[in-house]
Amino acid sequence: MTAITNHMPTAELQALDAAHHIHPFSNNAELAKKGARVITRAKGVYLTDSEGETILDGMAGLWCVNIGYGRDELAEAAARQMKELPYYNTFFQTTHVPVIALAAKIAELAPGNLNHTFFAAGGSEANDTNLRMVRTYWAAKGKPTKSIVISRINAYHGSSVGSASLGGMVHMHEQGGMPIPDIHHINQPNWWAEGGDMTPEEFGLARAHELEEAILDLGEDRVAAFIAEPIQGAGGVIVPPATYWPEIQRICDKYEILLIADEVICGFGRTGNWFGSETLGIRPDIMTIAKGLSSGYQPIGGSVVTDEFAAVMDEVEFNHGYTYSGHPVAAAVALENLRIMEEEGIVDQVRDVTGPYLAEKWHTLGDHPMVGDTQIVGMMASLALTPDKNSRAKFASAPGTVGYMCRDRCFANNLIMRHVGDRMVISPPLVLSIDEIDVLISRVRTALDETYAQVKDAGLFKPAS
Ligand code: PXG
Repeated sequence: MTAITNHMPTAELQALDAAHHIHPFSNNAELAKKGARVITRAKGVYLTDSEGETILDGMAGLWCVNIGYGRDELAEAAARQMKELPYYNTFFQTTHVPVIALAAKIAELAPGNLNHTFFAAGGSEANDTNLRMVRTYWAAKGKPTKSIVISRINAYHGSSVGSASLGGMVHMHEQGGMPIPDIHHINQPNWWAEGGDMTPEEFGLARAHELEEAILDLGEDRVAAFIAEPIQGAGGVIVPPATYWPEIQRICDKYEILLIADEVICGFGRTGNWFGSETLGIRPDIMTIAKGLSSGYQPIGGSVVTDEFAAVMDEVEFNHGYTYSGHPVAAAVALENLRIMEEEGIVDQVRDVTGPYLAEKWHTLGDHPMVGDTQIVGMMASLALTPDKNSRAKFASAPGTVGYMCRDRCFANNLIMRHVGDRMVISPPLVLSIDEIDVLISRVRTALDETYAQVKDAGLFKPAS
C-alpha cells in the first residue's frame, strides 16, 4: 500500500476513510456519500483542511483544545517523556514522576480540599470510576444500600455503558440496553425550552426541588450521589437559573448525598475560573476532569476527590483501574499545558478580558430575527433559534432541522459552530483574541442571515402548534 499522507487528493482520502473508518455519532453511510472534511493541520484557533481552507474552530476540537493548536512545548514535553519513560503503570506499588507532579498540581488548582486524583484516559472512564467509587465509598461506611446515582435528562457524561447510563441522552439509552439499574434521572434546568410561565428564578428552584423529591421517593438510604455538569455542555450550553445550584447544594448537604460535578467541559478555564464549580458556587465531593486538562493534546481524565472521601477509600482495596490510568506521557503533557495556562494567565484573560468582550458581542446576536435566548459564561455560549422569540416557540419542523441548516452555513463560512437540536453552541479555544472574536461573531452573523433566508424560502419559519 502506498503511504497515506496529507498530499493525497482529498477524494482519495475520503474514499479510504469511508471504506475503513467508523465515525462516532454519525450516520456513516450518509457521510460516505458526501465525504468527511479532512483536517490536515492547525495553529492557534484555526484549522486547515486538505483543500487548503482555513476554518475558525469555534468548538476547540470537541470542547477541549483550551490552549489552542500548535504549541510546540507540549509536543516537546511528550517527546521528552517518551524517550525517558514512555509507559509504566501505577497498579502494583509503583509510581512515576509525571503522575506525582500532575496529581499534586491538580490538588493545588482544585478548590477546597479536592486533593486526590484517580486517573483515567478520558471523561467516560472517569465517570465509570465515579459510579463504582461512590458505591464503594458508601459500602465502606456501612451503608451498602446507598447505590442510586441521580442524574438529569439531557446530561452528557460519556459514551461507555456506565457513563452513558449516567447521562440523560434518550437517543443514547435507546441503543445497547441502557440505563443500567440504579440510575435515576430528573429534569434539567433548561428554562428557555421547559420553563413555561415561570420566571427563570422560580423555574430554577422548581427543578432543584425535583432532586429533593427524588431523594424522598427513592429513600435517603438508597441514594449515593447526584451528578451534574455545572453548565450542561453537549446538552446545548444550558446555563441554569441563578437559583438552581444553591438549592441543589443545600439539598445534597441536607441529605448527605455526594455531589459529583462533571467538569469535563467546564474545567480548566472554560467558565473563566479554573473550575465551573467555582463560577457556579458549588462544593463538590468529586470532580470529573478530562478534555482541557491536557487541552486535548493527549487523552487523559480523572476523578478528583476530597480529603474526607479519599480517607474512606484509602481503607478499601478498590478493584478498579485502567491500563492508561496516569499514563506518563499524557501526564507530562497535561502538566506542561497547565504550566503554560498559569504562566500566560489564560484563565484570568478569559475572566477579565476576552470573556467579557465575547459576551458583549454574543448578546448582540439576540437582535437577529431568528435568535431568542443568548447564553454565555466564560467561553462557552449558546443561541436558541426560534420562529417567535416572544413565545419562545419551537419550529414546526423536526427538532434540529433548522439547527443543522445553520451549522452547514457556518461550515460554508469557515466557522465550526455546533448545533444541539435548534440551539447553536460554541466553545472556542481560550486563547481566542479580541480580533478573532470579531471574526467569529461576523461569521456567526453571516451564517445566521443565510440560514434565515433559507428557512424562510423553505417555508420553515413557522412555530410548532
Ligand atoms: N462528561 C462531560 C461533561 C462531557 O462533555 C464526557 C464526560 C466524556 O468524556 P470522554 O473523554 O470520554 O469523551 C464528556 C464528553 C458533543 C460531545 O457532541 C461532547 C463530548 C464528547 C463527545 C461529543 O458535544 N463530551
